[in-house]
Amino acid sequence: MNKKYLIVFAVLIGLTLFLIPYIFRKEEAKKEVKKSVEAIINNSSESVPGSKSSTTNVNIENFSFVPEEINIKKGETVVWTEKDDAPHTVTASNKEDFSGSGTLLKGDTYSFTFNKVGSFTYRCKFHSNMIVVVNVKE
Ligand SMILES: [Cu+2]
Repeated sequence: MNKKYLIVFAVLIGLTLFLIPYIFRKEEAKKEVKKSVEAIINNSSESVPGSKSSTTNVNIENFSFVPEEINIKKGETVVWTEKDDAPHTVTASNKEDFSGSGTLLKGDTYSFTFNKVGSFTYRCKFHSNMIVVVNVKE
């Protein structure tokens, strides 16, 4: 009887030790994916000098706008992509700044071209802590 339990116990320990590196590697892989996604986001927010038609992408995910502050040039378009299961909005703090989106659901996009210089604050109508600034320069 005791021997059986010992064998089972030993097998379980063996399996656990065997699986630990795999679990660890999976976490590492996730981090790598996150890093490359962030790199893509950062690259896409850089403006191309002399180009008036460039766009900056902002993702709406995990109840936040990513990135949380963007610096663009006059004439550039910002495209917001909703990636959350929860509904969100892109709502200008000052309605004169830009019209803003309606309710966005997963997969929806909203875009706006900033033709005025200045700092524009926008937030999500449903989640007041989701707030971002768009800095538009000449
Ligand atoms: Cu929201």
